[in-house]
Amino acid sequence: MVNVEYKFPKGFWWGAAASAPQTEGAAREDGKGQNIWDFWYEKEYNRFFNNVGPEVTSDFYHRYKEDISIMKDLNFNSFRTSISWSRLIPEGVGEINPKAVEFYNNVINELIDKGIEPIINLYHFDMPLTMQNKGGWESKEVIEAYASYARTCFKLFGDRVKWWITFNEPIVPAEGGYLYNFHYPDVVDFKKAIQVAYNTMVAHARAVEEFRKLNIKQGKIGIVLNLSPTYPRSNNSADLKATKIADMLINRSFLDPAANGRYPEELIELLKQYNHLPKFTELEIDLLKNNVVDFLGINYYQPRRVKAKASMSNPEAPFMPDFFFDEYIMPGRKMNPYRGWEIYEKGIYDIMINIKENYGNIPCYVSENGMGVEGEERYIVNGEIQDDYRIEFIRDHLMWLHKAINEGCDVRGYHLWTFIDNWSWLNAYKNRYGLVSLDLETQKRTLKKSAYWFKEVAKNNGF
Ligand code: BGP
Repeated sequence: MVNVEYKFPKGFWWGAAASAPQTEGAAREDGKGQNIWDFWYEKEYNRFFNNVGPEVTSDFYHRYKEDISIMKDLNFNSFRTSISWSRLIPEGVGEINPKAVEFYNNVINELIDKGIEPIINLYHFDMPLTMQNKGGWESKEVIEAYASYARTCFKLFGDRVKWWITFNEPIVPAEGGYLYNFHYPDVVDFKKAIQVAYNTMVAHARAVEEFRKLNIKQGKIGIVLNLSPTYPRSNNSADLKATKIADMLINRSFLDPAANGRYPEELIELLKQYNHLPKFTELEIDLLKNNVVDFLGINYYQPRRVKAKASMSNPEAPFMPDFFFDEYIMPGRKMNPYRGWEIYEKGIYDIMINIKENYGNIPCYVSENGMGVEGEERYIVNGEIQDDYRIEFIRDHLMWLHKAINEGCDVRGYHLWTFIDNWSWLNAYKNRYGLVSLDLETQKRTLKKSAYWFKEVAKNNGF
């Protein structure tokens, strides 16, 4: 008998998350339309680490069987990936690509066949180019195109997929594409960022509405949010105020409408005061109210630490969220230096307690958590990457998660980012996150030490 000190609830999900654009490759094959990443890479390949683009990746498009069989070996009971909108409907609206239907059917069937619950996400940062050319999330027409794409997916795959996700981290394309230059269309415009963020939530609610109209038996629909618990530098009232605003702008702006069906009043007031309220209609407000999620996926990587602004912002510079707060660099914080993110394991517990206390203890699971490390080949011993740091990272987060569950939080699973080293947007293959390492040249898969550890944890439902 293995001694399990941290036992997780029965049926707990063990597995990993991934996304179509980061794993499929085959970007130009079998009729796939271009998405913004294919296009941006074509236009400015130099923006991508070592000039590696989304074309090849770990080739899940051709190697899904091999990968799913490794997942099975690792005792995964669940796996999240996404459907590529531009693969399924190359023009964004209209004709469906039969090759894509075949591919996603194969993946879903293979997962189910291996006893792995598929959790299918509809949007992981990958706007079809045709839709971006119509304005992307700035455009109401694109919202409707997305709703129709979502409906198509529910109809095609809803007989087997029970768990659906509308969006992965909807704040990221708004921030990356409209504030901080790490997603296409690479503009800096706060007003647009706010409109895009809001429109994405409307699109989300439209997908939930479409899903419920179809009345799919046993199906559940949720959203994946990246939540960063926000901590003040001190109890000074200016630090507390700055923290509250940061939390509202960055976490509650998505969490509140998704789980509670409405935006925080104070956020609306704040945006009004600065003349940055997005355009909205009463119909949309009702739509949000009537379409809250069944469950939440929570991605947790890092906390946010905040202090009151030390100096006024340049009034002529573009308006940014940090008009209201400064980042606080806490002395002695633990860092993942490769990604530049703080590691704070207790954050996962604080998030869950917040969900329990302020969001009706809505069912949730950890949909991403993980550690990207550069140059992992230096840890190879006898052909295997000795990633003890990853084991420690996962274990320490799981200990806090366990405590949250013990205190009554309704947490249903833990998914690592990610199964196999994958293509990370502008960072390409710089930081490696996988349980399985990938040799990009040969496509050879090799288990890391953490994979063997994770396999045991999944088997014993704890450690
Ligand atoms: C999340 C995304 C993933 C993944 C991960 C790691 O924000 O959902 O797509 O990439 O972060 O981050 P990165 O790839 O930027 O290192």
